[in-house]
Amino acid sequence: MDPLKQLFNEKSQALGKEVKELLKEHGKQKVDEVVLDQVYGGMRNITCMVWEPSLLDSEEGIRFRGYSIPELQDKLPRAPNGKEPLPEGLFWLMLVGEIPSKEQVKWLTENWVRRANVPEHVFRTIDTLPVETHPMTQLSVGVMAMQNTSVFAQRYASGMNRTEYWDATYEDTMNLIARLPRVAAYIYRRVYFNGEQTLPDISLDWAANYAHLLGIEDPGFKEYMRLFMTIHADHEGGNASAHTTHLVGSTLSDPYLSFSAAMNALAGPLHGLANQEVIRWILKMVDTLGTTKPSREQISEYVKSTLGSGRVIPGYGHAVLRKPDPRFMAQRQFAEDNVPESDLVKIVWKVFDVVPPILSSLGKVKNPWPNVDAHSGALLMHYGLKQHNYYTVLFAVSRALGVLAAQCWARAMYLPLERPKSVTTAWLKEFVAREVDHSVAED
Ligand code: CMX
Repeated sequence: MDPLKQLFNEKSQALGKEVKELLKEHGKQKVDEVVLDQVYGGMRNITCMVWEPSLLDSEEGIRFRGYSIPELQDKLPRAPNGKEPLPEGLFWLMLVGEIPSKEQVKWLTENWVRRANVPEHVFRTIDTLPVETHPMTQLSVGVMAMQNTSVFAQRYASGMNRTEYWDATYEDTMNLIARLPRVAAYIYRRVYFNGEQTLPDISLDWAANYAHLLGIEDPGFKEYMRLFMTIHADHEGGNASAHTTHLVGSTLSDPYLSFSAAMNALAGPLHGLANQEVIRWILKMVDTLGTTKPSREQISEYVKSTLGSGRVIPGYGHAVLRKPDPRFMAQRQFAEDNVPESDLVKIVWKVFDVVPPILSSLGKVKNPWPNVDAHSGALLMHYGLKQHNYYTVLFAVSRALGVLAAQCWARAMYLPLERPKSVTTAWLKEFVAREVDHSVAED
């Protein structure tokens, strides 16, 4: 058994025992209450699922196994001469809860290199799609095309014992993460470079090799990809892509089916597609205002016109966060250190000054601050990745790290089929009427 799998087995067996005890002693302990607003309001803030890799605090932002993004930047192994964490290290941390050593991360990079071969039929399947098909759709199809290689599906079909589910899921997780940069880069080169592909460089780490496969060799871009792949990897379990992975996986669909479904959720404009929408919105603003150096007053007018036409300001707001997203702040810091002179980056910073007070003045927006998607486009443009339709694919490749680590845990913990209760409005009206009658009678 490989060292990471061995460690995961030990950790998950131990936690499994603890959870059994916890449930035996406190299984009926109330952890939350639900009000009518939440039933109609997208189930915000209802504590009702377990997700080991990360936890989101509305004020503080994301913590991966207890570590904030600045702490990860300090503690996780980096590439030689690099400043940003290697995403391999984050995956290790999310999976087993320990900061890995440099050697362990090196082992993981090499292991993924060995698993990275993508069956030829996957590329041919993608090739059947019209080239103008959105890259996220192509990615989802590409992941589905790999499903015939699922270790979980094959072993399940041969009668696998449930005690081995976690093992087969681990194998699929490692294979899928290893292959994703190749599939994702294939789509990029197919759509925007007439299908001229770049060969992998097996001497590079996972994120840098992805940058290389895209065809962008700037060392600054490789560093940004390491940061990008780290900060987009996970955001606890309730967001749409994570929750989709969990929901679909809870039927014992394998990681390929679950992750492909999650990509269809990430492709929505209120979720991962927002990074594409942000840069489009900024470029439209530059075009409309006729300047690459708009003033705060000009940006303010543009924001108001967007709102006035019944659209959201992309990259702003969040279902859970109530402060500027630390993933935005990490990218802002990266931009300050590396590309402070970019006009687009400067616009992103001015938008950050202008938008929050305007959104707050509407009186309904719960979080007026920027989220992760508000900054990435300006940095990607700087490094020459100018094909906006592709931006969400980068998010997708990163998101695999968190949601698939979580699926390994779901299998190890035997988390059951997810099946919440739904009711009709008629049912709720009767329920409310009964409750009101009851409280009047008590008074
Ligand atoms: N611009 C304009 N209006 C906004 C807004 C924004 N950026 N963010 C929220 N609002 C509005 C909502 O549309 C809602 O209006 P109605 O009551 O008229 O329907 C109201 O404010 C209350 O919404 P909320 O409770 O503050 O926010 P939600 O939890 O419902 O939605 C989110 C969260 C992210 C969908 C929303 O803020 C949004 O649409 N933002 C823009 C899209 C975006 O950046 N998405 C990316 C999120 C991060 C990610 O997943 O990648």
